[in-house]
Amino acid sequence: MTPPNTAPVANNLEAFLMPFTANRQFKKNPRMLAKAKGVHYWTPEGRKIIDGTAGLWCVNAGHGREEIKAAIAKQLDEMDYAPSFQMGHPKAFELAARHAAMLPGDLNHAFYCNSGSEAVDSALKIALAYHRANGQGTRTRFIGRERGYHGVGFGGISVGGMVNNRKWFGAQLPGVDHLPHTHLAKNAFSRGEPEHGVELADALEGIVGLHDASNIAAVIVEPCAGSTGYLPPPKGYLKRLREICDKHGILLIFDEVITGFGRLGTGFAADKFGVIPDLMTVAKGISNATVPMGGVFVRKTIYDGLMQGPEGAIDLFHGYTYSAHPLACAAASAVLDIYKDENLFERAAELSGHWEDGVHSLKGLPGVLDIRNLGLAAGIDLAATGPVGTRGYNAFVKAFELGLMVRQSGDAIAMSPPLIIEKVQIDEIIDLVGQTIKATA
Ligand code: PXG
Repeated sequence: MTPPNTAPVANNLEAFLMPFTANRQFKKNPRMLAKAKGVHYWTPEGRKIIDGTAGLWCVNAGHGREEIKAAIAKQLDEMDYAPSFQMGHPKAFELAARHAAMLPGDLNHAFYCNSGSEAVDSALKIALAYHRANGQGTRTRFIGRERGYHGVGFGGISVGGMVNNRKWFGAQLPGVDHLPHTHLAKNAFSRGEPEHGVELADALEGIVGLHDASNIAAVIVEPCAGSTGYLPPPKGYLKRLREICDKHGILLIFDEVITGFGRLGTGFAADKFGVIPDLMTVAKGISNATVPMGGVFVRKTIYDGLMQGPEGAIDLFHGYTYSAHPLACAAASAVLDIYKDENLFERAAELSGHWEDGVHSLKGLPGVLDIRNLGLAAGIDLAATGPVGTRGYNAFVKAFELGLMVRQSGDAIAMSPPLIIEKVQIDEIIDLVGQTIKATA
């Protein structure tokens, strides 16, 4: 029998079911990327695009980093793959110790997976397993937040709060409630953390009153909501959530898939806000997006709490074939060196003032309803020009035509450039966003 012909065919876009994409629209008029270096992408035709979004909020140290490439190549040479179930490889342990050393407070143990979605589902499961191991097996309910994004696993969409990501997929996790979102009109054009909204955290008391704390496992929030158009937390909000969780023995999970690894000018949002969660989910910047990787960082109390059975018993019945994949560990370790050697978190903090002034200079352009920023990221709400999402999509396409990559969420656009960005490149991004807004009003 002759083998089927699977040779590559140029320009046949049909077979790939693209994620979160209008497939037919895209395939008629594709936006392709062929090359990336530093803070730029290039299209196959050679058009240069400035990366205003660090890929998808993930290429924090910029594209094409030779040090990461070398570390991955070396690892591939030495050992391509090793299982992590009942055996291990040195780089996994080394990486966990390095992460533990850079994390705030007693967040000092790491579980690894391959994406933010897996990190979220893993964190929810670790919370359940922890409670059960500690004689509190009735604590099974989760509390998320409206407008939250926690990836696309069934756990993640259940606690998430973005309607399109939920409504198509029928029954989700039972026993989930949502806190109200924190996007208040009276906070429009806030610089950094908005003034109003700390009291929105008190809704947690209401949910506890309804179900009783003895039935609630954990609260999960993004410290700064990303995908919904970038919503920094109101002043004091995360501290208030922490206090209420402490009062009721509820675990607090920060989903730091976007905020982790420097986006806010600190290692983690937990550092920025001085609030230590019990569990933290990460991905994206952990490996600078070179090899897929995610993780759950947990406090010592959570780790110790899982070690309750006999010494020979498995502590956590959860894991992935690729948990702590050697290539991901090698990449993540090289990324940590870059973050440290180039002081990229401090650099993000230093640049954030220039960034803030830049994005807020767009106030007053046609249809700009709100501008928000924190660290090296920002969200801009644009007035609708048609059905919801039309203006946002038009802005995204226009920006790409002008040579800039932005993200779109409904009629909002979000930006989060690589942390290696230069001031003049920030100015260029702001100029291009301004042109985009005017052209799509
Ligand atoms: N949690 C948060 C807070 C995220 O932002 C995930 C979990 C899921 O990660 P994975 O690796 O499974 O995709 C994310 C992902 C956007 C955008 O345009 C944001 C994400 C992914 C794709 C697009 O805002 N965030």
